[in-house]
Amino acid sequence: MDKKIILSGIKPTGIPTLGNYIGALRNWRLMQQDDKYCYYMVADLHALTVRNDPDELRQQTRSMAALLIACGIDPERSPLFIQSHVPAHAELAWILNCFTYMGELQRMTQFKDKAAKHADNINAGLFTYPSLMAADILLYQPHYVPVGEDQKQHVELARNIAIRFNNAFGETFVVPEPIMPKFGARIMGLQDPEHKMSKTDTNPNGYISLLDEPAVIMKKFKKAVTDCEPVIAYAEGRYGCNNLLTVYCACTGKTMEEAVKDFEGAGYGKLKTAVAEAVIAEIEPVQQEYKRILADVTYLDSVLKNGAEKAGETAQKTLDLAFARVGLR
Ligand code: AQP
Repeated sequence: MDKKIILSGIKPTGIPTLGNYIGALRNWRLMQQDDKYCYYMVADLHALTVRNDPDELRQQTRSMAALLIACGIDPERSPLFIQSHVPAHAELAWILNCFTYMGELQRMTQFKDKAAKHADNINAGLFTYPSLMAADILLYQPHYVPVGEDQKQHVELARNIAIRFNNAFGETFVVPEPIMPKFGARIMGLQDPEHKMSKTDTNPNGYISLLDEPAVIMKKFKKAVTDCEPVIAYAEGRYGCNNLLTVYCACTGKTMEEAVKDFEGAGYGKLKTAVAEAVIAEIEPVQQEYKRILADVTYLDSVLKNGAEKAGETAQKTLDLAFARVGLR
């Protein structure tokens, strides 16, 4: 049986949020089936687009790897690796930069958002981030890339780059498709539900970190911004309420109709408590597993070494082909 190839990654810019978990990580676990072969990556090169502390980056990269295993990534089955351990990423990124138009990069929503947030450091890496991400993806010839909604635009750009390269030099890259979860492709901030939940939000009450204690999770949900409508419903413009209901569905497996029914005649207090309990039930086991894995230094080192070897083998084959196609070898 020809397996479908999957590739996805996450930046070690902090502890993943509930948004990262529902939008991406949880689905990474579910993708690991017999008809698929998955590569998962901690994208440390991408973390350099904002000023970073070297020790903190090293620590967050390991911590992220441990968390991915705790979330259910099985490294025996799916190579788990650190992006910078596979040099082919940076090498292919240069070639793909030459196949990416300035206009395309200028249209990227994330570039515009991050440039506004870090106006004192709008560096070229932030601008060309999507061509490195295209290299991250195309090196593994994946059919699917599971992402949250905010990254869909980048995967679409990777598709365009692949098609452009293939048209110029002959079939080289598989053209991948983004896949997003049914519920929670865009989990919103708890304090500003019109913007996505982000792990680098300066207000910690805006996000649920995967390592927040249960009492903290409860407190943050209780403070979540909702609205003054008396009835709990999923409706246009009710950002805070919609977000809580979406998280509830994602963590309980209920449909939106069932969720709304659960809160018929109830107030926001009941909704917030129920959402917090569902989230705690989902992430408490992850937290326990995380502590165990992070403490096992030898195990984590060997997982990352093996992951980089396996990923590196595949990546090198694609890089060699791309080099040959453009006339570098
Ligand atoms: N709020 C979200 N809802 C659903 N999915 C989300 N993702 C991120 N935020 C949400 C998905 O998580 C995966 C990993 O994201 P990333 O860390 O590589 O980059 P990001 O999208 O920039 O995430 P953050 O949390 O906002 O990081 P910072 O604050 O460093 O920029 C991706 O699949 C993403 O779609």
